[in-house]
Amino acid sequence: MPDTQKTLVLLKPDALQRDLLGEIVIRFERKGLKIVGMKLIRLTDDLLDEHYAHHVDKPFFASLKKFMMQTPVVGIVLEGINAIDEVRKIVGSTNPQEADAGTIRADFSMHVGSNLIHASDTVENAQAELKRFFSDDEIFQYDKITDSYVFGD
Ligand code: IDP
Ligand code: MG
Repeated sequence: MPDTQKTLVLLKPDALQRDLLGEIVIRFERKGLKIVGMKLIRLTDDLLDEHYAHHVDKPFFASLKKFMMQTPVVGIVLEGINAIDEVRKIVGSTNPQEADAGTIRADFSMHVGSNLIHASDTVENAQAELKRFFSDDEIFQYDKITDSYVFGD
């Protein structure tokens, strides 16, 4: 298997409320990304302060945090070739109005405040976010019979 990356995805409360969890997960499965971690997470104020630290001074910060605590979120760890960029490509631009058709955010959402999904955007952030939301024993390594078809020999 060639070098792979792991990346962190969160399915936000709007995805859960709108029954879009399956629609979203199937897109990653069909790409060939391997689900190596998955669980419900109840986000806290402290976790969100850390996770969205880059938005702390924005006017929408408080409402963003409130939104993210409305229900549990689904945390997913995906593994694949160039997974961080590939997942961002499938997710689409932050503002669904600017996202390309065919991406999750363009196809299923309309407003930047409820854009369904979070995905790590850099190697550094992926490392920090995996650690923030998953312990080592919640991230799995396993073979699939399709590995050579998906990842090459
Ligand atoms: P990303 O989720 O595509 O990585 P970031 O810039 O990291 O985008 O923003 C994190 C989240 O903050 C977005 O997904 C969105 O939910 C929220 N957000 C960003 N900009 C706005 C805004 O202008 N209004 C409301 N919410 C916003
Ligand atoms: Mg971001």
